[in-house]
Amino acid sequence: MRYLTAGESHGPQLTAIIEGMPSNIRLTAEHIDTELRRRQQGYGRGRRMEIESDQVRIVGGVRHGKTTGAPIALVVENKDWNHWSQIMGAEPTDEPIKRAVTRPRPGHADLNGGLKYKQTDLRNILERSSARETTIRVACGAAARSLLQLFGIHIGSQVLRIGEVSAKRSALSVEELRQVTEQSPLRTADKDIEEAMMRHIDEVKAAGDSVGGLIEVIAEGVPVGLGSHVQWDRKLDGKIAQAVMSIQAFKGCEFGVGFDAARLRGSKVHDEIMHDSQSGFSRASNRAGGFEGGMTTGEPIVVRAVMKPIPTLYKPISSVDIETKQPFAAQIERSDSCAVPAAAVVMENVIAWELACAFLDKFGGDSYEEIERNYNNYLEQIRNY
Ligand code: EPS
Repeated sequence: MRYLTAGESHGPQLTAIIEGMPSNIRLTAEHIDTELRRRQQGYGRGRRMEIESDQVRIVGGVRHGKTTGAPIALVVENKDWNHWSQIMGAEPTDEPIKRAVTRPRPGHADLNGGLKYKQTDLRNILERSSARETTIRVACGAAARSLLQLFGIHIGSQVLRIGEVSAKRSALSVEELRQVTEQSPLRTADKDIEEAMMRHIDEVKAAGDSVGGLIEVIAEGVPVGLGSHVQWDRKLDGKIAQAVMSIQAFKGCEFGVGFDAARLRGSKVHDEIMHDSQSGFSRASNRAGGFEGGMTTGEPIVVRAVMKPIPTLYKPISSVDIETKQPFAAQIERSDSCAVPAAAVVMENVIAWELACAFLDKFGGDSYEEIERNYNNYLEQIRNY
């Protein structure tokens, strides 16, 4: 399965085509919209989220609530387009270009993109590098989730840190975790720390600054043996890391004990193997975060990732105008001061996509029924091993 997206932050719409989704999977706009709504929430978002109320239109590949096996086409309109149609229109124009950007923001794609694509208006870079694009990636991930849910695979997340304020990690099941985090404006399971996190975001914002954080995603119900050790580009933890690192502003990713493995002894890092005739093989712990040898172990997948502070700042930090070559201190642009809770939803959904792809690689078939047969056969093979 694969997908491509197109569309600019202030263009008319975001578009995606998903190719390879099997037939007879229940998929509705309502299901996708639930994920889109989750992504729009969270403390620290800016005024743009007051303009948008993201809703998907399914314009191909789904009939009466079920996939047909044809490519699925998705559209999410940008409401803000009404204010930008002259500036962002596709038609040639003789009018002077309004809101051209010649002042690259440190930490954004602006300067590198301008140099690489030979653009004198950096808007041509920032419009596409904007995290607005995560909207349509979440829509694709939501479609992948419809497939995963049929096989009992569920995904949740928790925010573990906002800047200087860290939360206690919850070990709840995905279902219980979701009940708690869906009520939290920070998407954290640690109620006691919410106030401090919000105060921190307010302080940082008042100082013209921005703040990042740490997010954990957990996937439960994943069978043993997705991904493979036999070839570098079939290792599923590697693919998930790539997907996570491709989210705007994400800077690092770890599984299970992760970076702590650098300091811990082997006996404190690896998971002991057990067996009983009723439930077969199992592990005494899940320090590996659900992966060994690039394959799933059958334990929950636990991935953590770091989001850097959003680089659009009110506080002056130095840059150089690409036209005048003169230094200037950061220009004022509308922005979010913290998008970590929203990014947790994006992370869940890009991981959902990778899991669905790996699931189809392993149990591939053209219809839900064919995949289900393959899956059940495999489960029997595992039981009889
Ligand atoms: C973003 C800047 C802001 C964010 C945007 C990402 O948009 P604007 O420039 O229109 O104020 O709100 O995020 C979204 C629109 C979204 O849907 O998440 C940026 O520069 O990356």
